[in-house]
Amino acid sequence: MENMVRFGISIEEDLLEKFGAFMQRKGYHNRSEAIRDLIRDRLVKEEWEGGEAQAIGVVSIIYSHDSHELSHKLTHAQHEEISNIVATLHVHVDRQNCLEVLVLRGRGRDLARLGDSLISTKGVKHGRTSFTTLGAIT
Ligand code: NI
Repeated sequence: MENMVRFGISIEEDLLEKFGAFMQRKGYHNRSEAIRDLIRDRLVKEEWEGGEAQAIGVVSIIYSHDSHELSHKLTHAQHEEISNIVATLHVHVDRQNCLEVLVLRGRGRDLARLGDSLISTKGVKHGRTSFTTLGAIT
């Protein structure tokens, strides 16, 4: 381990209890590891918001395949943004719903914009973008 530093934190008792329950749900065995992961996660998000760093992200969207116009729009958008899209996966979830998962790579700012534009396309039932980093944070 590199240069670990110990420091104390003052925290409200009920907030600490909630944090303990969170740790249990997530399978953490010690507070330090849980707190380190939270800090890293926040810093990665910050890096994305900053926008210039190279980043990797995953966008997942659920939509009804009945909407041919939407399928066409989503495919068109992906062809337009091909330089930022590494891979896509299409899953026919049930008779009506499709799940599309896109792996993105590029400048954080561009990927966030691409994710937002796909998720906000009319007819998308639910979508989520998750971020990670190629930087030195983790
Ligand atoms: Ni499908």
